[in-house]
Amino acid sequence: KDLDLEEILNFAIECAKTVGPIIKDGYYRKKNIEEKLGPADLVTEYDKKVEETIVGMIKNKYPTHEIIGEESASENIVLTKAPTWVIDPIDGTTNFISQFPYCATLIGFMVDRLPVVGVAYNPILDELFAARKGNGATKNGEKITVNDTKEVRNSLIITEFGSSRDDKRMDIVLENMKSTIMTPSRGIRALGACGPNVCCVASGQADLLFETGMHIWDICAVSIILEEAGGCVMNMDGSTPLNYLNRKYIASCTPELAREVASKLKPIEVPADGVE
Ligand code: LIP
Repeated sequence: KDLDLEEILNFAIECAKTVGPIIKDGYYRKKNIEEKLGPADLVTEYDKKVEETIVGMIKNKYPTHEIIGEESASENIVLTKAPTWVIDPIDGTTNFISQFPYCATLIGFMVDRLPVVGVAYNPILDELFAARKGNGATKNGEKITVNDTKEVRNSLIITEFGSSRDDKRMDIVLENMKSTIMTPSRGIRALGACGPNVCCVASGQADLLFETGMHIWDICAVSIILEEAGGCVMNMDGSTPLNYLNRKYIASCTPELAREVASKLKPIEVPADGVE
């Protein structure tokens, strides 16, 4: 039967609003911090609690749907064409731990391996970004649109150091930052969380984000929000369609700007998260 995307979006918003108070409560408390892949890749009991809550709500309402969640995903993700929920319970866990207010619950919904519904909710700033395919994107209910920037020299670029501290990889990260700032661009920013970063591009506060090492849960929800705001997503070499498991991500206000940035970037080799 046909999926009711309006109902699915409303339910995704309900899930995000349900966990908002858990994140807000935890934000001001001392947390149990565990390392995942390294000292800059962290998880707290709140990430787990939020994911469990959302997964429970989805299983109850849509028992046949697939679910991919950051804290419960297997090492080798298989993304099928089936209806699939993709969840980052707290995107920006390090921000959450440091009380730096850019952390958001990201809930995406994919069909045929493409996101069709996305919600990004930052309960600290009380900002809710939402979109469904063909219906535009909103921030707290108001329509948002991307900038029309087509050249790096007129752009504000967002990129991150990421969570790896590998020496060789960091050299390329820094080189890529240098080649974009020296184009020149107007500046480089980083909020420390992919979801809030892409929402800046979607709402015209910045022009493009690039980052290697993102996972499907970092990019799924916000990619449909960006597309519905008029922007586009690409692989880091400028090719399309974006492979959601390849971890090489550009989110841009225009394809022209994305291609110019892509032409300046040196690839960073990271293992894919799985197969499509
Ligand atoms: C974070 C990303 C961010 C990246 C961090 C981390 P998490 O996600 O949103 O862009 O630079 O290393 O991966 O782990 O806080 O959900």
